[in-house]
Amino acid sequence: GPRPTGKRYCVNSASLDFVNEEKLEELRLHKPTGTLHATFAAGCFWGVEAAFRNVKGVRATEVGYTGGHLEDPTYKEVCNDTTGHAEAVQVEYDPSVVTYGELLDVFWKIHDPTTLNQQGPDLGSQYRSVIFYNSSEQKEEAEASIQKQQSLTNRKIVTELIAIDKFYKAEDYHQQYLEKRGLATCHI
Ligand code: MHO
Repeated sequence: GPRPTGKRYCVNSASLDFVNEEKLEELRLHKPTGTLHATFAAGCFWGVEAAFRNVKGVRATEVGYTGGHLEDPTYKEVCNDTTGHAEAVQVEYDPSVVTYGELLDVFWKIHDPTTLNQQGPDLGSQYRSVIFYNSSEQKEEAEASIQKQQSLTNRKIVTELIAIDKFYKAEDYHQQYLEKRGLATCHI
């Protein structure tokens, strides 16, 4: 078998697709077509990221800070509650597999949108509930979704709806934090 494992596999040629060298290079240079982004803040980004990574059609995720004013903030600075940033997750998804509406369903399911600047034990504006829209379509759909959620509860939904601005990727150790530790979630 080929290096480095030396293992041999039996492959059904009917499952293979021939791609010539030129085309292969093209595929390497381009991201898959039809990739969209969705951005959510719903408390500690460790658990929010873990939840979205479990969704079929989600191609990649990144945790970071957005919605504030300080350029390129550190986690420590965000924890001072003075940068205005929220802990957020940027979700890269394939809209032919998962819809924005389905991602919104996940968003509502994993947090309490009625607690202002708080999720469970985590306090501060970095833990606020926000839908950062990436397009006017997302804005419209999120607006309707917020209204629907409000119709289901007597408590006030405090989720903000804001246009996505600069998203600052968080420190490496925060990326896939729970996954790296064999934990599934820190959300209830
Ligand atoms: N409750 C967690 C929150 C971490 S998070 C990345 C802690 O205090 O460590 O905000």
